Amino acid sequence: MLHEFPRYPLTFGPSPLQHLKRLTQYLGGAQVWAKREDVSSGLAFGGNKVRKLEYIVPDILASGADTLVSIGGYQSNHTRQVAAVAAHLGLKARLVQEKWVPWEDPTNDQVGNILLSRMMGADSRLDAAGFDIGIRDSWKQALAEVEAAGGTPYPIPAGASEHPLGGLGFANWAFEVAEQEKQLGVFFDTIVVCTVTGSTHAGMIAGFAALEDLTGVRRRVIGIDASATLEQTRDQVARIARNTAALIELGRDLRDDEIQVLEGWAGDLYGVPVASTMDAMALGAQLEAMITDPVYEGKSLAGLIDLVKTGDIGKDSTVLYAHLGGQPAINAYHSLWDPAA
Ligand code: 1AC
Repeated sequence: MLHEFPRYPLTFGPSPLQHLKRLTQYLGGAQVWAKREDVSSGLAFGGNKVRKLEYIVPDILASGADTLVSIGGYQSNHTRQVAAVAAHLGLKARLVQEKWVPWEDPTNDQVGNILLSRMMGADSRLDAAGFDIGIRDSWKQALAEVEAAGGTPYPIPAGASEHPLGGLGFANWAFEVAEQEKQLGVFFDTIVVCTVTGSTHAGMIAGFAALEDLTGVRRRVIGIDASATLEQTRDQVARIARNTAALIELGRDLRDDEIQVLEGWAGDLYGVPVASTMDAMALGAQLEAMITDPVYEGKSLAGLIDLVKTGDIGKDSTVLYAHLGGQPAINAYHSLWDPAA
């Protein structure tokens, strides 16, 4: 069923798999691999949203819209990828950038993701509202403004998560992983992914459930919460996973054990790193030259490392870490590595 949904190519193809041998050695097992969404596309440094947008673009083109309207924080990876896809398609982008993170670096609204969006011609406007993964009035207002100005807006909610097709990209990721496993002769019994607005993780849950029903083989898909609003993220992941499962005609309800969002690495606030984030980012960079960011991947990598260290993920496991491509934000966090600080 999944293959029947139209998909507009925006990626180079399957995202590469990388065996993180020095991190594996440091941990003493499990075997840790990464699937690199951060190098999967030529569109403005890529990232996980490009894969989701592959399933949304056919609907955008069919709608006759001329402006993509989306929302995120100042350093949103998602809005940067929407801006990239708009530029690629010759459309306009209107972006609402809310102050989701109380990060007072003076460059926070100027460098990294927001700089790239502006370079690509997006109309990116700041809004003082704080973090919330739900549907926002500021976004509805932007849609109305585009329409009032004579444009034809196409709505893409935060992270593309609440879009009806938002889970398909990562449902297909599961089947892509299975193909790569055959080619490489490995099997990933555990997947670790960062989760905030939910559709990356939810899509994986639906995709791996479909794969399990085909093959009879179970694996663990672990979402590491980076929202610091755990219940909202848990509810959103469960809802989107169930919607996506219905869309791809899974034909059964998802079990509770298939929907795991773990807490413990988000800290108190979305977007603000804690000690475990900093340690994980340093390990990724210094052992593997794998750059992660303080908002997403630093937190999910911290989760993976702790789960292996505590034995929750066994030494004999082969774990796949989903690198979702949050790195451009690090420019706004340069002070974390200021040698004089
Ligand atoms: C929160 C959706 C999210 C972003 O980049 O804006 N990942």
